[in-house]
Amino acid sequence: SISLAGKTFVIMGVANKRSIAWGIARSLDQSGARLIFTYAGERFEKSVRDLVATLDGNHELVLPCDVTSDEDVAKCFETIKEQVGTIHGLAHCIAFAKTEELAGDFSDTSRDGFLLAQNISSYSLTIISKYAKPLMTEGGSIVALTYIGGERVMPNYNVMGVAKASLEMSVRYLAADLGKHGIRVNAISSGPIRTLSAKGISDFNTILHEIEEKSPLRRNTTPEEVGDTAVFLFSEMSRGITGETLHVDSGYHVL
Ligand code: 0WD
Repeated sequence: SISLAGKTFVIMGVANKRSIAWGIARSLDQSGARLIFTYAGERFEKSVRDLVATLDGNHELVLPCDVTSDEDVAKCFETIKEQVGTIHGLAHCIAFAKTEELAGDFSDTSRDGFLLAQNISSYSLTIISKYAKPLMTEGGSIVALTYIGGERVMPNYNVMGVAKASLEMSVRYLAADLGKHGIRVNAISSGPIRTLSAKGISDFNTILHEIEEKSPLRRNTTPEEVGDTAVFLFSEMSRGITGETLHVDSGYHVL
């Protein structure tokens, strides 16, 4: 396995133990990395702190960061700078859309709902990269989570599919921009995983079942698989890769 001992990573988007961000946290913890966690709002603080306490490493920094607030993002990275200094990578595992827009006709999407999904699920990567960049003094690796619904039309994914397309293009523009500073930016396109966010998507069970029946590997993706891929993208093993969307989806995307 890959060692990331002596390196520090920021993990954004742990809501509970089912979160994909938590799969990434566990893999990074096993690699010996030092971790910093950010959570969306007060209601997540205790659950995130309780989870972090179950990890092997001693990861003390758990900070609020609502990505819809420029001030919150600035404050969060200021605190990280003061307390830790240099970071080596960041996992963006954040998305949101209104439940009513993850079903029915895409043409019914409201302006508010469209902008909200873009704001939290896509623009957030850009502002986070802006504030993370000065802390990546030894180079860095930024990883965002996406879904195949950003490449092709998937049932009910609707407004979130458009947000993921925008997120994936942001990954490419950020990669082009930050490469000169030794910072790589990539996306992991995960197969569907049953999480809190996934609860909002209608017919999620049907989607899981289809992957089991039709994907090349004939099984669903696990948070551990995404976590291990994130460790690869955070390590020197992937030093030649940037601007990429790597599918960790049992091969479903080839169909
Ligand atoms: O099938 C899936 N679950 C897939 C998820 C397949 C492919 C990709 N993804 C993506 C999601 O779109 C997201 O980008 O993975 C990422 C993580 O999602 P998750 O692990 O499925 O979901 P969850 O455990 O709910 O974590 C998402 C978290 C939020 O939880 P809530 O329940 O509050 O939505 O995103 C965070 C929050 O922790 N979040 C925010 N963080 C900061 N500021 C904000 C915000 N304003 N809003 C949501």
